[in-house]
Amino acid sequence: MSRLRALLWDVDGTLAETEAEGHRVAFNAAFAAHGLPWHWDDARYGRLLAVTGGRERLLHDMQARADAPADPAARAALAAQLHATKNRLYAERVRAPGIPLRPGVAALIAAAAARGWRQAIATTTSRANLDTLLRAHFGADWARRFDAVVCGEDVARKKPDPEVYRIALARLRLPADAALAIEDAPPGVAAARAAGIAVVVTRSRYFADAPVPGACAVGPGLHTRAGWTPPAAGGREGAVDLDDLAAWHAAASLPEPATATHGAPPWP
Ligand code: XBP
Repeated sequence: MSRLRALLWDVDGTLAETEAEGHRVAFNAAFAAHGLPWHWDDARYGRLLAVTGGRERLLHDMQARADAPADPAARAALAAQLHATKNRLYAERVRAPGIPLRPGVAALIAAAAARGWRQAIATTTSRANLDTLLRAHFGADWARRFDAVVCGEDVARKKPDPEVYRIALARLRLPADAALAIEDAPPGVAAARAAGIAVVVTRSRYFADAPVPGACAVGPGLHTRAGWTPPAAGGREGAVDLDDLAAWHAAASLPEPATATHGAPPWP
C-alpha cells in the first residue's frame, strides 16, 4: 500500500514548457538588449539545460566565449545584469502571449488538494519567475495551493543537489517515503532520488529521450494514461490520476537518502 501523502512539483518543463519559448527567447533578447552578439539556438540551449539556474547557465556559457569578460568579478556582474534583464523579458512573455500549463497539471493539482494530499513546489528557478508563471494561471493567491514553495534563492546548491527536496520535506514535516516528486529533467530526477524521494517523469521538449535512471514511472505527460512505463493499471482512458500516482509510488524502489554532503555539480 502506498504511503503517499504529498506531491512535490518541479516547475520548468513539468508544470509548463517554459524553456524554449520562455527562458531561451528571453535570454536571447537580453543578449541583444545588452549589445552582445550572442545567441542560444535550440540545440545549444538544450545542452545548456544540464546547468540548472539561469545565472549559473550564463556563467557556464561565458567560459567558452573569447568575448566574455576575463575578470571573474566583471563576468559575474555581467551575468547578474543579463539575468535580471532576462527575467524581466521572461515575465513579459509569460503575461503575453503567455505560456500554458501542461495539459493535466491543473486538474491533478486540484484533485490532490481535494484528497487532502499536501503539495509543494521544488524548483531551481527564481522566485520572481515562479510567481509570474503561477500568478498568470492561478491568480495572485496561487501560493495558497501549496504547503511549501522552495525556489532557487532558498538553496545553496541547485539541482541535481537534493537540497531543494530536503527543504521541501522539512517544511512539509514529512518523511521522504510519503512524497512523490514530479519532474522532467535528469538533474531534477537525480535531486529527488538523492533526497530519498520516488520520482515520476513527464517527458518534456528538451528531455524527450534523456536517461532518467531510478524514475518509478516515465510517460508523455499527465494528460494521458497511455504511453507510460510501467503502464497505468486498469486499462481505462483519460488523464493520469491520483490512483495511478499512488500505484507507481507504492511499487517504487525508494532510494536511501544520500548523506547531506554535497556532490560536485556537473560543470566546472
Ligand atoms: C529549471 C531551470 C531554471 C530555468 C531558468 O528549473 O533550470 O534555471 O531554466 O530559471 P526547474 P532562472 O526545472 O527546477 O523548475 O533564470 O530563474 O534561474
